[in-house]
Amino acid sequence: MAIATPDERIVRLTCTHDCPDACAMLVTVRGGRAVDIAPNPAHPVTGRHLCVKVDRYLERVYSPARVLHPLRRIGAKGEGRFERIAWAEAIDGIAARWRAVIAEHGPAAILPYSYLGNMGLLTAFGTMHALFHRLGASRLERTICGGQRAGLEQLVGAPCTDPEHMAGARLILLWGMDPISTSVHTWDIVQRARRNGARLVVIDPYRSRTAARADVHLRVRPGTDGALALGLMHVILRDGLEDREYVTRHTTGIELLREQVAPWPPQAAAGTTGVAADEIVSLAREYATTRPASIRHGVGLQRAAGAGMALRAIWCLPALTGQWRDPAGGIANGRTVRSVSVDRLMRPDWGGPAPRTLNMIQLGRWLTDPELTPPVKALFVWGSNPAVIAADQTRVLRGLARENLFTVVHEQFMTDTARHADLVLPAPTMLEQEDLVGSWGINYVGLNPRAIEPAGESRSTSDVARLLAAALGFDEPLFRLSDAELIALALRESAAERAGASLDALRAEGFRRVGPPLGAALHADGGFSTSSGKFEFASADLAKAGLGALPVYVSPAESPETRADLARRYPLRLLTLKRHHSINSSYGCLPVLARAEPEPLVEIHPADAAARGITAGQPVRVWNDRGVVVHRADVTDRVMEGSVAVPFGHWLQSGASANALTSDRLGDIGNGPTFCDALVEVAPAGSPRNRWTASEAGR
Ligand SMILES: Nc1nc2c(c(=O)[nH]1)N[C@H]1C(S)=C(S)[C@@H](COP(=O)(O)OP(=O)(O)OC[C@H]3O[C@@H](n4cnc5c(=O)[nH]c(N)nc54)[C@H](O)[C@@H]3O)O[C@H]1N2
Ligand SMILES: Nc1nc2c(c(=O)[nH]1)N[C@H]1C(S)=C(S)[C@@H](COP(=O)(O)OP(=O)(O)OC[C@H]3O[C@@H](n4cnc5c(=O)[nH]c(N)nc54)[C@H](O)[C@@H]3O)O[C@H]1N2
Ligand code: SF4
Ligand SMILES: [Mo]
Repeated sequence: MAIATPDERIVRLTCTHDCPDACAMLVTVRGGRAVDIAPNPAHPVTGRHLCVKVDRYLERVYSPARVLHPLRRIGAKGEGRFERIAWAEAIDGIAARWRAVIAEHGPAAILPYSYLGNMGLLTAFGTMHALFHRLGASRLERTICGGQRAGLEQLVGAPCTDPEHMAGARLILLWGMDPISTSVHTWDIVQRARRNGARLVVIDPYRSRTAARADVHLRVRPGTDGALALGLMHVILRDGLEDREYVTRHTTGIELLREQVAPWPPQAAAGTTGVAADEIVSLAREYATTRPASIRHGVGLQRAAGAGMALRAIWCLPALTGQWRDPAGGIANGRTVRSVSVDRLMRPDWGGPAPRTLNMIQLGRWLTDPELTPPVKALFVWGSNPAVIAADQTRVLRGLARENLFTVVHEQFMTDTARHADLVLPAPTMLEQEDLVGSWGINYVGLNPRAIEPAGESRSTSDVARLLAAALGFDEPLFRLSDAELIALALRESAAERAGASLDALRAEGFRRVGPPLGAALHADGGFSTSSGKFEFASADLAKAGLGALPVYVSPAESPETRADLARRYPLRLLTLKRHHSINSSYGCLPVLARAEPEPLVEIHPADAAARGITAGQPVRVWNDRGVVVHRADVTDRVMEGSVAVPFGHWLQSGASANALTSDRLGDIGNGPTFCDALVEVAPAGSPRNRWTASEAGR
């Protein structure tokens, strides 16, 4: 912390948003008030800029919309009428209600619900989890983001190279990722490579900001990436472009793989994916013959029923072509969130065997299923906005509206979820709380001191955990540790500390790199974390898990090819896309999003619009058996013919949103979501032919 003037300080922070970039920032605090937020140019990935959201983060900190005091509901659920109460009353009220729920239904009737609104250790991976484990509450399966990847990683390990290495690649494949919007510092790295002559291929059904700037944009039908990867391998093997030496020395199962890709000649892959056969052939040749070639796949790729197997097929590509020989080749990804000992804070071992585990994607189901025993009677939400972000919004809202559900929401803002709460507890922003911050995209950790005092009466997640533990009579010493002690506990002898991220180093420098040394080609000589240590095209571990040894194409659950019956009523494929000016729903009430996108718009292809008599700007309804969304139409060929894009991240004040249309079906591996695997129909709003009714929806 450098002292600038007597009443001015510059505080080093790391951004806690759920973004792979984990930027290092310099916050200027004058007279106790944050007056400027800027990038920390000492950070090699952050460099000279933050992003369109966090440039305006002080609007968030000082927003008049902040929740500043504990609030108790006085209106109907969702109506948004609350009265101010004291913290002590709120905490005693929660403890009393939970005791009553436990007495009647047992602790499994309590469900914690959290995600990564703040990725800091103490907020996302802290003692609040220990509290629920100690209680014996139901556990939440948190696979809503990259669940497929995490599931696959558990089975076969996740080979990856540092994303900073991508700067040295000659060819980059961004596969289902839109970094100009979602990870702008990854885009910086891509740009560095391109200045040195690299070519960029983007594989995406939608002409995203990133796809629009690519050398080649391959428009794959949503959820068919697995077929594309199998088609690429078919061409590589057919044309003898594999790296025979690498394959022989560092992989197993090549002959089985050869058989597996035999049914995927370019014509077949083209038929399934919608990508032209000649484009498949040229990408296969370019990928196999350009060294080094880097693949970075996004979370956008993991939105369909077969996404786990699609990843599995994609992960075979660099092993087949020996791209791992070079540090810049292979698959780029970084991750440090678990480089500290989070389990010492979360204590998954407490409370005996997990009573039951409920998946967060399916919250609507768990809140409304009359058969669920015990029912969910108490919900505690922090760092998440399930009314907007969970699948099957119609059911989520029906569940949150239940009068016999006791809901507590710890939040910065009166989100759609908070409006449904019985009690709302005020939460600080990242400037107002001490924390240790990892990343899921790059290999750095940062230490955040408290830059300014918490707004109003807001209290951090670990503080709330301490208060609740005391009210419930839990006397474990863990609940008496201060934030600084908790951070020290998680760091002690952890991988991060061994890599140089000691408390002293973090205090002095703000952040530390904790990954393997830059410049190392980690898999040049194999060294994969599989049972054999080789890359296994055929994996016994996957076969044992019932998934089959080899990569296989798993089609979308809802597509005209797989569900002809459904497609007769709902012929269009749905994409639900993140906003450039928000992070998930976190900017739903802030001017950053409202200025850029005053209202959500449905994007529909000109041919599909014409066929339905839809003109630009006209209100349209988008619907399927699960729900209906009414927004105005943006007629554009950014979407492929046959698909529509509904924006994800706006709040309900604009009406039901993207997740009213999504299914809570889980994907093939790792129980990930299927947010872009749904069929819908679109019509001018109010057109009698297509008026959606509850009975039509079977509800
Ligand atoms: N501005 C902004 N930044 C964010 C976020 C945000 O909401 N807004 N959210 C943060 C979070 S939580 C995450 S997980 C990351 C995600 O960031 P990314 O990894 O970039 O993922 P998405 O933005 O979800 O999707 C990227 C692209 O995938 C495409 N896509 C959808 N379905 C398919 C498919 O089946 N196949 C292929 N090949 N492509 C497909 C979409 O059209 C989209 O253009 O971004 C983080 N950063
Ligand atoms: N249809 C569709 N659905 C999706 C996606 C999609 O692409 N399409 N993306 C999915 C993905 S990848 C993700 S990661 C999830 C994201 O789901 P969430 O993690 O729920 O994301 P947000 O909507 O950003 O909500 C986070 C909330 O945390 C609050 N918050 C921030 N900091 C703090 C803090 O320190 N303490 C507390 N108590 N609260 C805090 C914010 O104000 C915000 O309201 O959504 C998923 N849902
Ligand atoms: S949201 Fe992402 S890009 Fe923006 S400042 Fe935070 S980490 Fe950096
Ligand atoms: Mo995410």
